[in-house]
Amino acid sequence: HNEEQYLDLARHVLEFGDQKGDRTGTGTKSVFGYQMRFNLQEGFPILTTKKVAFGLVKSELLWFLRGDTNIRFLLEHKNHIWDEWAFKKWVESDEYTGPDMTDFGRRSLVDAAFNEEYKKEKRAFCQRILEDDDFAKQYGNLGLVYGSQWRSWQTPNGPVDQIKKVIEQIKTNPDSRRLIVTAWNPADVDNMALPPCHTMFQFYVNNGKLSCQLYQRSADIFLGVPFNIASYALLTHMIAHQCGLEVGEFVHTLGDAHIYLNHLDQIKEQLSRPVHQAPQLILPAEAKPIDEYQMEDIKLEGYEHEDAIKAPVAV
Ligand code: DHF
Ligand code: TMP
Repeated sequence: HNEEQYLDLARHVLEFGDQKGDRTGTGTKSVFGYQMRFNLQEGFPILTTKKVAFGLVKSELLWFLRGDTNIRFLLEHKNHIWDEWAFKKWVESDEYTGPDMTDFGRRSLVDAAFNEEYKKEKRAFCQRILEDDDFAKQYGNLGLVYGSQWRSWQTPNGPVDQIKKVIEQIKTNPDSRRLIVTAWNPADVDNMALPPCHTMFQFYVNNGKLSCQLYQRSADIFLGVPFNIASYALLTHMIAHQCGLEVGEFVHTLGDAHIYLNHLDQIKEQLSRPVHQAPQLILPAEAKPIDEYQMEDIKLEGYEHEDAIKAPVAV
């Protein structure tokens, strides 16, 4: 079963991971280098041992594919997974005059009064992004993140649309060993809210099937990875559909694969749960241009799952 790939990863890191400090000060159990393989013919690999919010996975991927880097689109789809990183830029700016939000990620976990103030500030921030065009332009933009690197990598000779190019290459030159999209731009990493975690991916065509391998430099096993698996599985289906191919495998290669110390109870709870049958992904019969898919075009059929499990995200 595909899901065992993920559950094995979690068990492996619990058992063999070294305790390791990290940028956020949370602390992790970590291993370096790990690979999972998901056969996309065996159903869609969204986890069933906890509810994964597929609507958020969809709107995030559509956002990348539009080449968008502004969280306004996400907020319009009630998707708040990137709020903290935009909010951080706002509260660290000269224009911000509200209550002190220094180190809000950690303080909101340990100080209930602060947490209320933080939630209020963040709600007001999101509202302003939705309502105020100029504010959104400046503070909703996360900078040169995935959407811009995928669709308009800047060069002295103009932008490169890596997604359009790779689709063309898959169609016209499927045996190519250069079917690569990279989000890791060394010239930009120092100016980014969060340097890309899913750094580069490669496609592979064999026997009429499209496979995809992702190199993820840093992997938050409890919160990020379930999203990343679903997102790249969906991307592989969408690109295969564009190219008239079936889906093959999603190969997920991890660099620093870690479980945050404040996710240990949650992951153990998840490991104790039953696995359900994988759902099926339904795309429109007729493929659309890759940046024109709408939320309603993408459906999961038969997604049976255990309950969601809450956990704090390390900022
Ligand atoms: N930072 C860290 N430390 N871990 C991440 O996984 C991460 N992911 C980012 C940006 N920065 C990150 C972008 N993706 C959630 C999932 C994915 C994601 C960011 C956040 C998340 O919090 N998921 C929760 C709740 C989702 C909701 O309902 O709003 C979950 O239970 O899946
Ligand atoms: P880092 O930049 O210090 O590696 O922190 C990034 C954290 O976010 C790290 O825990 C990995 C996690 N992450 C994912 O697991 N998947 C994602 O898609 C993103 C954006 C982040």
